[in-house]
Amino acid sequence: MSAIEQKSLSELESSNGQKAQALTDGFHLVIDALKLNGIDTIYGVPGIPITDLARLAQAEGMRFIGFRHEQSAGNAAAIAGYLTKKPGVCLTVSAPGFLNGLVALANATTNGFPMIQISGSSERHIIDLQQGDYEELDQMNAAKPYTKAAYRVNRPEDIGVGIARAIHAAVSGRPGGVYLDLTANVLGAALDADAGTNSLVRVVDPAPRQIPAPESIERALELLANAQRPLIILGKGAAYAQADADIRSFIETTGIPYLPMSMAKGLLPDNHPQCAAAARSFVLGQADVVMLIGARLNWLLGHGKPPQWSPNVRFVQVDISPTEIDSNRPIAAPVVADIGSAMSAFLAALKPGQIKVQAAWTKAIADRKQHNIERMAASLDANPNPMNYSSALRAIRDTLARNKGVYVVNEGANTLDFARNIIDMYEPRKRLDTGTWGVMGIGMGYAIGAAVTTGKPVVAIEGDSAFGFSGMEIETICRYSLPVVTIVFNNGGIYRGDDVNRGGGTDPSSMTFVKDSRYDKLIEAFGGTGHHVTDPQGLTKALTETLASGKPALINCVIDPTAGTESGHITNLNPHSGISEKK
Ligand code: OXT
Ligand code: ADP
Ligand code: MG
Repeated sequence: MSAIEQKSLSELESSNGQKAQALTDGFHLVIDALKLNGIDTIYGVPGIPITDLARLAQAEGMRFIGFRHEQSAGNAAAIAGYLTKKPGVCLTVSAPGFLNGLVALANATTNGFPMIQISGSSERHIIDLQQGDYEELDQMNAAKPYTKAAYRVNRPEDIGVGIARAIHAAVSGRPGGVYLDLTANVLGAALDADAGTNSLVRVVDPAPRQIPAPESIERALELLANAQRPLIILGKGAAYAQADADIRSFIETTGIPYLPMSMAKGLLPDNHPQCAAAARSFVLGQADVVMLIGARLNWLLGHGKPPQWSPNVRFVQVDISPTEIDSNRPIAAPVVADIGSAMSAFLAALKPGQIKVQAAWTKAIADRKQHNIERMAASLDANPNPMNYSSALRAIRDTLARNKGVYVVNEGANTLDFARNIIDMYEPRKRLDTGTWGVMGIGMGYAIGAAVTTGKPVVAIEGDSAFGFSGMEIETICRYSLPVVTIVFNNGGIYRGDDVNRGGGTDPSSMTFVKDSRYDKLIEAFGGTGHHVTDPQGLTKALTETLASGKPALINCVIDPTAGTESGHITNLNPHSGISEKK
């Protein structure tokens, strides 16, 4: 009997006046526990043993967004968590479905996005003796290394506690991915309804404020006040914190120039006079005191070390995670706190005129910005045929400047690097991209998660390789009629479309795809609108129309196959094989 039928039967029995004990089961308890904690959406792929969980979620008024692959469902849940500060929930079947979702869960952990992957699993006693159950896998232990926490529920009366623990783990401190294993037995087990209700837990304050020590604030302000060339770096932790007004106020009150990391673009509008994004390597190399707000000194910041950085630079680091401090460079002034509390403490402690930024520093940055902006303008204004990245992105940039509330999802290599720099962001948390891992495959999942969570339009700017990782979710976008416009930058390959098979055989190069592919036809198969564009005018028209329609659309945007560079802007990380030189 299905879970839904089981509930109806117990209701029927009691309405007949028979002496039936009111029962519930694991399926209902999971839904009840999620709803009790304000979680109203599940992203997933149904199947044994969670088929009825998905049905029941809908029956009980939750939203279930069904995907074509668990990785995209997980990515949607993760980005929903990032945007809302509530854990996004992804539901997967056992073993392969679980593993498909695990990539997204690990990515959520790496990026600090709160997410819970709930997976059904096979019979414990068979798994533990490795007797070959249907989709047998020791899922909880497989998940552990890639998650912030992993739990298994072995009794239906523990479901409430399991979900409460998962919520606390996902959103407290540095957020991350949590795995919750629900065995088929637990899901199907019956329980007295009252006992079930009493076992549920409504979590209280799962992400408590972490107030900074006053002396840490004073120490940081003193360091900044004595700086000759101070700089603030805003990371996606700052964006996640949703302390937008205080961050802006601190930056504007002190006058310190700031550099946004990719997903922190828009926290202050990119055209803000203090924004130093257009003088990136200059400010990193010259700054003598750098205040990191929700940004790690990882590979994306050259680990804070020379040659990108001055050897003598000193750091203030505002981060919720105490173990992040000194991870790459010594931190002179750590402020361990949540960014909301830290920024209001900074504003309260800041004395008028305490921090003065020297005009020479501001002027030097402005000069470098001007130089880079002019350099970029030259490539933006060129009108090559076929289009290159710059000319296509100029059309998108100008169209999005007229549509400022739009979410921008972005992945690829050249498609990512050019778009990050060319597309200005004007609002916080509107740019969603490959993040800390530089992972391909987030595109459609993030687009769906953003559209479902906010109801706002999304433009996904996708390399043709990147798109392929989650492209089938175009059907999901059409099925739920989401306002997502996907623009595929079609240069016919990974990085470039002109690579050749060095062996000279008939197989194509390892780096290229079918020439002149028509990705726009894909979406037409599912009732969406396809456009094929070859020039900026066509792209502007197609994007303007599709955004206005609010309907699913895909624009196949033809890009010169020779325009890209190997690995985009991170060619330095790609050990050169010297293959073209070897004979
Ligand atoms: O500093 P200077 O003075 O030089 O100036 C800088 C800025 O100040 C300036 N700038 C501006 N000037 C004027 N105006 C404005 N507005 C402006 N803004 C900035 O511009 C310069 C350069 O700025 P930038 O880029 O910020 O600076 P820099 O030094 O490059 O920054 C360093 C980084 C590291 C911070 C930055 O480059 C960055 O964030 N990079 C992220 C890179 C990344 O994550 N890439 C994705 C991974 S690549 C590779 O791994 C790929 N794979 C393998 C694979 C992956 N990833 N995942 C999985 C699951 N499987 C496989 C694959 C398969 S990419 C890929 C597919 C690629 O093919 P596609 O078809 O999808 O894409 P195409 O390449 O388009 O074909
Ligand atoms: P980016 O890639 O943008 O540089 P990272 O993901 O590397 O950003 O760093 C984000 C940092 O922000 C992490 O070290 C994380 O601990 C921190 N963080 C996340 N949320 C908060 C918060 N609410 N308060 C303080 N720090 C936070
Ligand atoms: Mg490409």
